Amino acid sequence: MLDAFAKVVSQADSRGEFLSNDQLDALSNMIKDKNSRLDTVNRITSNASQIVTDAARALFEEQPQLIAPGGNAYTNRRMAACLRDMEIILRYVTYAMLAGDASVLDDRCLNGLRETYQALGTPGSSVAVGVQKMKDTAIKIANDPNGITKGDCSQLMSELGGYFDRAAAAVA
Ligand code: PEB
Repeated sequence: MLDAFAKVVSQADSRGEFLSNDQLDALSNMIKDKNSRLDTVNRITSNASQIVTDAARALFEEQPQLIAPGGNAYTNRRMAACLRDMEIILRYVTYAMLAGDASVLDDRCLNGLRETYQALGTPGSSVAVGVQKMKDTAIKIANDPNGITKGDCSQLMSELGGYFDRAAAAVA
């Protein structure tokens, strides 16, 4: 598992090279934007249950067969597993956001997840839709200009969106 710093170092090391100026600039920009990065993680973490439940509600509205008898989220047990899965994925997205690197998300959450869903008979494409809905709400919450120092967060938001897209693509 790597963060953005360890990753640059290990890549340079495997080539026997010094860090390039571009790499150093990218890392020092990351330190400069550290507060907004932490704010992003904090806002998502403190609104996690809202992000999950809104996304699940919207998913079940669009795909009511999931909660109909025989559906993949029918019965309290499956519904609970579904909400839990969405919460797990969201949690790993916040870890990746904090680290500035997707490897924790890849290694500890997404690796083998598609195969797990295939084995369970859970529709990965529906999980992907749920993840995309979490992305929309999470970005709306994290990017809200109210109650926070104003600044340009477009890059952070596109990074954040990228982690959700990565999770959705891994199971779709
Ligand atoms: C992945 N999900 C389920 C299981 C596992 C995961 C390993 C089987 C064991 C169990 O039930 O606990 N676990 C989960 C995960 C990690 C992990 C992401 C990462 C570290 O360790 N059903 C739907 C929706 C979707 C859903 C489309 C969006 O209709 C999910 C939610 N996951 C779902 C369901 C089950 C499940 C299990 C319903 C139960 C399946 C079943 O037993 O029939």
